[in-house]
Amino acid sequence: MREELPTYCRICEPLCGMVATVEDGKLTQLRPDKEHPVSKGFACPKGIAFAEVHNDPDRVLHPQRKRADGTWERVSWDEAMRDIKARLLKIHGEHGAQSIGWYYGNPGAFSAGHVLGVAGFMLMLGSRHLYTAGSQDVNQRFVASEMLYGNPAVAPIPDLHRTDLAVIIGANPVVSHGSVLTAPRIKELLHGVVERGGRVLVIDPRRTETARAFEWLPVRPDTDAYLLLSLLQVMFEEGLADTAAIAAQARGAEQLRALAAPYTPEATEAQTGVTPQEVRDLARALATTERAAVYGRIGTSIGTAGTLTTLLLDAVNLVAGNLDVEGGSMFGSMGLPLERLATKLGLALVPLGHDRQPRSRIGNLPSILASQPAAIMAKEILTPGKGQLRALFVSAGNPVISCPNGDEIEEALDTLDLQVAIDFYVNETHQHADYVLPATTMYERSDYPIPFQALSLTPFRQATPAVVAPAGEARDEFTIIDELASAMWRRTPGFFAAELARRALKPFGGLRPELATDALVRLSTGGDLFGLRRGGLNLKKLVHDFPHGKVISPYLRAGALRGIVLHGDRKVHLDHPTFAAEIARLEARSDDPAFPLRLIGMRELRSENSWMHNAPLLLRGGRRHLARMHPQDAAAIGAEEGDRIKVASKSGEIEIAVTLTEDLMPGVIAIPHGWGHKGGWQKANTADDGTGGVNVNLLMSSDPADVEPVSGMAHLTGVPVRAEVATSAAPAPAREAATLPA
Ligand SMILES: Nc1nc2c(c(=O)[nH]1)N[C@H]1C(S)=C(S)[C@@H](COP(=O)(O)OP(=O)(O)OC[C@H]3O[C@@H](n4cnc5c(=O)[nH]c(N)nc54)[C@H](O)[C@@H]3O)O[C@H]1N2
Ligand SMILES: Nc1nc2c(c(=O)[nH]1)N[C@H]1C(S)=C(S)[C@@H](COP(=O)(O)OP(=O)(O)OC[C@H]3O[C@@H](n4cnc5c(=O)[nH]c(N)nc54)[C@H](O)[C@@H]3O)O[C@H]1N2
Ligand code: SF4
Ligand SMILES: [Mo]
Repeated sequence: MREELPTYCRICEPLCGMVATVEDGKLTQLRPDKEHPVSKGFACPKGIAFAEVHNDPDRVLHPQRKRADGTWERVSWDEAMRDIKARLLKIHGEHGAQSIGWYYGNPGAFSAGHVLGVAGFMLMLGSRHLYTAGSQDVNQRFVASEMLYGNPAVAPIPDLHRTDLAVIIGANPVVSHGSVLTAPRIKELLHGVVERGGRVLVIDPRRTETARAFEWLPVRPDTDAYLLLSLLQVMFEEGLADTAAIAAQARGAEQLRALAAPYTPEATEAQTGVTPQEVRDLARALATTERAAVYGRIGTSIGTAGTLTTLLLDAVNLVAGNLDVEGGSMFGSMGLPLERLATKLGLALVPLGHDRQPRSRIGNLPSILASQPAAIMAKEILTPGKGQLRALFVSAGNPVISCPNGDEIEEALDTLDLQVAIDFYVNETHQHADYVLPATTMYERSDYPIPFQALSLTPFRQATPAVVAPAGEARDEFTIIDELASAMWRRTPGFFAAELARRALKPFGGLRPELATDALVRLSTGGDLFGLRRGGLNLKKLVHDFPHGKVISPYLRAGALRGIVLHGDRKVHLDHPTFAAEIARLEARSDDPAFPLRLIGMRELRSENSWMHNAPLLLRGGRRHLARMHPQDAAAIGAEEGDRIKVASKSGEIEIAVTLTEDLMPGVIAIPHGWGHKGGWQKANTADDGTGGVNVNLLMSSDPADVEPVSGMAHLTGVPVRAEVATSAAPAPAREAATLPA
């Protein structure tokens, strides 16, 4: 039997519509869904290649237990869970909740059951040791939003449908397909801006695929805060600031003006490499273009001052009169009844505020949305004392590759009393685990993308059933976590309450994530309000009547700001003390002449962080893991195309082949993350000439002093390094001959 089932892709944020071909119960093919009302037949190579991931011979289909000799053996679910639960209870009994931790990675956010399961488990456990990919990605955004709006859960997104000037800082949407922004077909949306007579300007140290398609303004890595301060300085100085918008929306513009005053474009040029004329032109364009939006992403998040940079991004939008207006930087919303009150109440009950959470044992760093900086996770494991981490669950994550100092993480993992992985691959982190529990892939579970509802440029709903039954003995994450939680029922009031709910709900299908997702669909805009709104949506109806998804509204609504700001005065706080404190810290930075280059990352179209390098379709053409250098910098160290270079930071050293390109600012070297494979992967481990590539995060620091202190973000871009030739690519005799004395 052959079926064609509409669903959606959950690898990255556009959530493109997909049609899965299922033959005799097997997923055999994925193709873009032409009937999807937003993605309209678009999918990228990763989305299509996911069929290979799903059917990968290296996929883990049965629980695996590590033998004493380091090899894996298949065990039954019963056997695995019995032992894991017993050890979990023992560790909890002997060392308490603070000895148990969880790292959950990026794909976790794309599974409703996974998000709810981990959040619930850790909340009920009461351990502070929750780690996520967020401290390598986006936690500074939550903190900045909490400071500006009193609400960590909101983020402005650029209204690409209607803007006439899109300024993209530190993002490469043509490759990444957009982030903290759900906008399928984003490349077309950007071309649409130009077709309307508008502009797209990309501010980035590299002439990226997006910059090539539009305009490029190079900026030195990790200096965006200076550039943004100068934009503010010019707007205030030249009377371009939108005083009406400021009066209506903000508090503290005068303080901000005073802070920005010294940062004239002339004063910041030495830092940023952007000329005063370019800064002034941009400030004027932002203030005078009716519909303009500044959007910043990962390049503005993982430097040394991510929170400040993010605060300034929103401040620039606001001061230019571009916040919360059509064609500007806008806010999505779930449209829940009493959303403001409910969020306030929620934040009071579960105090997620960065200053209301316990700080980390190591480094005294803040927790963001209840998660600690992953950069210090290894030290939390390795450092004895009260609250030492002894048992770790890792689900949908690969910290050995994605976090700073993977060597230290590997060393730490080997000292744990218990490490359990929930994944469908044995990745580099899971190689150290006691158990790997087989997870379903996205197409084997029902889903509803909770975190992206308010980040969608086109407010949109889609829920999917599982399109195929789990392969082997795979289980969805919620089921696994729920069983662990159930075993803990006597240990905390939270686990006890959950057990009561579990038992009460048993006749109705038990405790399932659908209870929450159905409620969300019903209560959000377009929902049936549990019967109060006739013809509205519920989860079942969404799945059955709108298998390709349903557009709620073609555009975002302007004027949402008052509904989402939780500060008592309903104003955006431009006078938050972090502005001044972080500007002072910026000024205290100094350069080490031993490391003259700046290392940045880059994403590639056919990679997804560390986990899609085992798919043959994505590795076609003998893909290699390469560093990029400007020919001028290469010449300075005598490096030529294809040479292996040694790149060293104060924290580590790697070797990688280099390719030369003028698409980089001189002084900058770019290396993609997500490589350095030595997992249970036949293809990934042997990609890049048999090496599996190299882990660039071995160059990143896990010293708490190098973690951004306001948000706990790891420092992953603009990292000072030096480079030298390790092995020349040129055939040795030829090179010798060329250098022989005449
Ligand atoms: N193909 C593909 N798509 C992906 C992913 C993937 O691995 N592959 N990953 C997904 C994930 S997890 C995320 S979070 C998103 C990220 O989405 P994006 O933020 O769009 O990701 P990047 O392509 O890394 O773009 C970051 C850009 O910042 C630039 N940059 C680095 N440092 C600086 C700086 O200091 N200042 C400025 N102005 N720019 C800087 C880099 O040169 C790069 O072009 O992508 C998602 N989509
Ligand atoms: N130098 C540098 N480092 C970076 C970044 C950078 O730009 N530069 N980017 C950072 C960013 S933005 C991110 S998001 C992180 C990502 O970091 P992580 O989230 O820690 O790692 P991933 O590489 O995404 O690994 C995801 C794992 O989840 C598994 N997986 C996939 N789907 C599922 C599923 O449905 N269920 C389960 N249980 N498992 C699944 C995969 O097999 C893989 O093993 O990397 C960060 N690291
Ligand atoms: S851009 Fe590609 S990987 Fe991302 S959701 Fe769409 S098809 Fe999936
Ligand atoms: Mo990410």
